[in-house]
Amino acid sequence: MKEKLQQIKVSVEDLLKNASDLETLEDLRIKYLGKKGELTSVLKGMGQLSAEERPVIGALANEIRDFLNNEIDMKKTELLAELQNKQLKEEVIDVTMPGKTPDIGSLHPFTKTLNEFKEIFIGLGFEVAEGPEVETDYYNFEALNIPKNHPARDTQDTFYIEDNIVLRTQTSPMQVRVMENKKPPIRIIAPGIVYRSDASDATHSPVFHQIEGLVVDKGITMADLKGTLESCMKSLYGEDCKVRFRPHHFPFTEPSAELDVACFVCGGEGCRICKGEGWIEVLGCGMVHPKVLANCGIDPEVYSGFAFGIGLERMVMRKYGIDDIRLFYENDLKFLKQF
Ligand code: 2NM
Repeated sequence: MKEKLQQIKVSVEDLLKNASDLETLEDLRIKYLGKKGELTSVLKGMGQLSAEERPVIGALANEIRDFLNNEIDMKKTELLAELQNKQLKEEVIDVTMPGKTPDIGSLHPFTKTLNEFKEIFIGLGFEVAEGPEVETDYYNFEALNIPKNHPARDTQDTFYIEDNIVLRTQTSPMQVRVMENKKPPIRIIAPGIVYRSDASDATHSPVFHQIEGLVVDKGITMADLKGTLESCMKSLYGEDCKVRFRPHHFPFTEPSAELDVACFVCGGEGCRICKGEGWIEVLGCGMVHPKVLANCGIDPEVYSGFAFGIGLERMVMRKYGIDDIRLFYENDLKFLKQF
């Protein structure tokens, strides 16, 4: 039995040298030290030994068991360390490798042009006012001198939510809200989405963006309107941009005008872009109607003001030479990535 024990010790030592992975090592442990292992069965057979032999063999068997357990544990630690080193080597990060550039979004052309516009007017001392897109009939029409029977109220042009609730057809209701709540001097621009019940085609969309401006103070005249808007056009289209004001009609301004800029393609000669006119219509404007001021609690005998409205879509189309407004609403990345 003593020989058998020595033999087990030698075999295990031998096998340990060649155990190159954790699985082999575990198999080895089970084979010799497991419940049905070779060493365990030797220990189980101790009952047959004589009373003198038993303590001697028992001590030896325990010594060998402890020794082998210890050896196997050491080998296990060694193999684990090797495995970890291997993993560390495999997972090493090469910081000199070129990185992957993430896709970066960009500003929509509306946002860019609106930012440019805001910058110009903030530079002139204006503030930006934003407000609701769902308005009452009063703010969208009545306060702006558009009574119930006015042609501008044609149901064709307006999305009604209820009898007296509409999707705003312009951003002027916001101007009314400011005039009601703030004493002059007032200098604001009101950018935002507006809605008209129009069929969409290359130049019309039922949802579009407008920027309106409003100045109210003592002694504001048509000269202020012309100077401000001409200076704005020069900032947008270059210092030698020519403008002209043409008489027009709006219910909320008197007098009213439209502003044209000399065609930036032909310079006024007449071409395909300006349809032979030499001029391109850019915005509507006028002196705020005394009735509108009075509706908002501002005394028209003391104060006067001017206002204007410009379509953002048309502005962006002119700037980038885009000929179909519908392209803006398709969200096609091939279109958007050009800006
Ligand atoms: C335009 C043209 C002319 C306008 C008028 C007002 C207000 F609220 F003061 F009456 N806001 N915006 C106005 C004037 C808008 O859009 C083409």
